[in-house]
Amino acid sequence: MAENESGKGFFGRLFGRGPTPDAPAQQKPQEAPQESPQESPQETPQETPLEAPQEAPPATPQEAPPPPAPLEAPPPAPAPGDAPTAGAPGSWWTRLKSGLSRSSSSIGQGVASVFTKRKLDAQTLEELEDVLIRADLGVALASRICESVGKGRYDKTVDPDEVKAILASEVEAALAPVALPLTLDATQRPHVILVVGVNGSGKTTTIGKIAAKLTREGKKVTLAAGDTFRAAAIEQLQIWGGRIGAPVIARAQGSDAASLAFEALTEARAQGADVLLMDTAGRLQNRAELMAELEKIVRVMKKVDPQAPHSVLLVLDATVGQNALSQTETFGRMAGVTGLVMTKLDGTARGGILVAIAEKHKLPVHFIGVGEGVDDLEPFAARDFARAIAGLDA
Ligand SMILES: Nc1nc2c(ncn2[C@@H]2O[C@H](COP(=O)(O)OP(=O)(O)OP(=O)(O)O)[C@@H](O)[C@H]2O)c(=O)[nH]1
Ligand SMILES: [Mg+2]
Repeated sequence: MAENESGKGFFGRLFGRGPTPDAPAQQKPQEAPQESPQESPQETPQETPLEAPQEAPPATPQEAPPPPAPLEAPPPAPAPGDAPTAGAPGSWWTRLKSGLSRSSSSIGQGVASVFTKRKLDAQTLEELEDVLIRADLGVALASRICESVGKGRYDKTVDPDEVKAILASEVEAALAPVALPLTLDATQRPHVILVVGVNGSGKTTTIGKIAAKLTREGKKVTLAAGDTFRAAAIEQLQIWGGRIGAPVIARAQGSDAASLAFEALTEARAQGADVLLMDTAGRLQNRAELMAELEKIVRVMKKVDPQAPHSVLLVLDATVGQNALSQTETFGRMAGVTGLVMTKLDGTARGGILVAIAEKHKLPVHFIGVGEGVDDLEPFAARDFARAIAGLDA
């Protein structure tokens, strides 16, 4: 990955099977709890009561969530090593294409079945629109694509590849404005990245993958095990830390998450870390008390550094489909989400949901994940995604 010249920038893109709207965690790893934590963190982090999580959540905090931090730099040109070399086995492009193959083959088959041995008319366009909506691309984009396909082609036969090319170019246009790298502010030490999302969306794994990238770039990375509710969650992060060689700040299971956030930031700062990646327990966006806890974590960090967290990443599981829209809305409002990571694009035929989210929420998409491996997460690039989902070559 390239870093930009100011030393601030870094990566830019990435993305499987997920939870249903009602049970966002079926595909959770062994340890994953399906339920969110009940306790709420304490109010006064300076005293850092560590052991006992509190019973009742405080009243909904008054402070507004931090505004999304604007990203500073345009996407850096990918380093040669990072550029997806089309077709090379093991390259990101190959993994992306194969990761999005469920989506692209579903769209490809749909398009072929609409246009094979038929001329374009209102009926075929309507069927095409259905195919695109079923891929979760969103109604607005589906109708834009149909409009483009319809132009000058009435009563003519249409090559499905032409339709795919139009689809790719419309998807790329929709995604280009949100395909922004996650930039690090080098003046912030550490630059704090808070990672949030529903149960099982891929938060901890994504932290490990991002930390591995940063470490490879020479950054000094510290991890904070903010999911204090499950021993297995703490362990999971410790395993990642051990693998990467990054220190993990953890407290006993059941410790107060906001207190941990406070301490972790203080400690990471003392250690001179460049980046602090903070994990959080999964929580459903409709659980008000858990969302309030997230606000509290943010508030408490600000006591150490008023600008922290500098980035708040919402990790979305592509397989949840439309529910990802509501997750983005609620987490965005309550936790000041500054950017998105979409995981598990390899596990769904409806990867178009990313486009629908981009169109609706206009939040930067930093990474997508297409597998469980450490290299299955990459900075998000609109063109690559668009061509892969359309089933075209790089
Ligand atoms: N196929 C696929 N699996 C993924 C991807 N990202 C994460 N996973 C898997 O999804 C499961 C859940 O990942 P975690 O990182 O534990 O999710 P989490 O959000 O931390 O879960 P909680 O802490 O319980 O809320 C694990 O089995 C991961 O390996 C991806 O891009 N593709
Ligand atoms: Mg986790």
